[in-house]
Amino acid sequence: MSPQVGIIMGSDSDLKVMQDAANVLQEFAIPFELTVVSAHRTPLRMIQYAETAVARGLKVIIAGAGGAAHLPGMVAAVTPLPVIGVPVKSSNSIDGWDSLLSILQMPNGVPVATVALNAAKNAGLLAVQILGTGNPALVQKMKDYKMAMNQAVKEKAGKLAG
Ligand code: RP5
Repeated sequence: MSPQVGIIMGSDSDLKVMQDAANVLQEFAIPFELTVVSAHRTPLRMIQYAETAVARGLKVIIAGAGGAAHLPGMVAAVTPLPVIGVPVKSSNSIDGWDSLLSILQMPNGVPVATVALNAAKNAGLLAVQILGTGNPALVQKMKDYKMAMNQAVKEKAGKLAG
C-alpha cells in the first residue's frame, strides 16, 4: 500500500522528536513515508514535495520544525491536504516559543493543526483520527486505544489507593 501519511522535518536533528509520530503510525499499521525537507535550506524540494503529495496518494502531512519553523505553514500554503504541525524545541531555541508561535500563528485561510511542543505522538494520533473519518475499522482501533489508556489510568489509580 502506498504511504498515506507524509512525515517531514526541517532537519535530521528533529528526528528524535518526530520518531514518536512514526511509532504511532506503525502501531496503527498506517503506511507512511518519512524524510527531511527544509523550508530554508531546500525550498524547491519543499515546494515539489507539497505539490506532488496528493498525486502520490498522501492523505495527511505531519511537518515538524524548530526555530523559525516555516515548514508546516509553507507546505500548508501549497497543498490542499491537512497539515499537522509539530513545534520542535531545537537546541538554540528560546524555550521553544519561536517554534511554537511560528507554526501556530497562521493567517486566515491557511490552517495548520498545531500540537504541543515536541508532541509528535499526538500528531501521529491526530493523523490516525483524520484517516479514520473514512475508515470504520480504524475508528474501532482508535476506540480500543482509548479504552486501553483508560484502563491503564484506572489500574494506576487503584494501586495508589492501595
Ligand atoms: C530547523 O532548525 C530544524 O527544523 C531544526 O529544528 C533546527 C535546527 O536544525 P539543525 O541546525 O540542527 O540542522 O530548521
